[in-house]
Amino acid sequence: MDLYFSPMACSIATRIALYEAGKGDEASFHQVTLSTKTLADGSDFYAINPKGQVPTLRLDDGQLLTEGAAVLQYVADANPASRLAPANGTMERYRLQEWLNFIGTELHKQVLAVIFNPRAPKEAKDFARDAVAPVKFEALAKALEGRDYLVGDGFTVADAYAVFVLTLCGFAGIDRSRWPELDAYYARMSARPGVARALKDEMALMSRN
Ligand SMILES: N[C@@H](CCC(=O)N[C@@H](CS)C(=O)NCC(=O)O)C(=O)O
Repeated sequence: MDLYFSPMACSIATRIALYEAGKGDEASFHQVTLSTKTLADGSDFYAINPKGQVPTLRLDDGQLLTEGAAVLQYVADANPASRLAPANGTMERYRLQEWLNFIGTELHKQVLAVIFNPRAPKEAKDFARDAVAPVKFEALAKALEGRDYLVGDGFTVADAYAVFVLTLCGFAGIDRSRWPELDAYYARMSARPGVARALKDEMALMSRN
């Protein structure tokens, strides 16, 4: 499996899933510079994924899979022993998809993607940070009251995606500590060896950029 990623982008959730599944050393990681849509050798990333986005996964049979929610569930289902997703067809699986969608469309795209978009006007960034983020992160915090994980009683790929948005809060001017549940959840998640390794690996790549 080949993962096209950018350091500390949403593709880190897939790296976390691979590490949590014990597949970190089997997968190949290809760094994409999103500002130029190029790979490390200067080649055109659009030639691989016309969407120009990460995560992009090249499966062992050569097929390409894109969209974080699909990529994460693929990694989970390819490694069933790691229990990174509830079984297909169960209510818990729909809960997982509910969270992947909420994190992807609300927290990631409506908040973080706007704040980090260099071309977004300041008004849009302020609105995302000051008006949208509080409501959306409050919903996440409420859901975590009395729970250790977003879905069921174990770590899933929804938690991996949540780690991405909660990590990026710190760089987006969103004060996570106003939601103690989120702070405590983040501390628990980032203490997991797979999560800690992914964060460390990608932070190291960031500092080299
Ligand atoms: N719809 C995609 C969005 C992924 C996405 O926004 N990736 C960002 C990095 S966090 C990206 O590649 N941005 C570059 C771009 O959109 O051109 C998904 O859910 O995976």
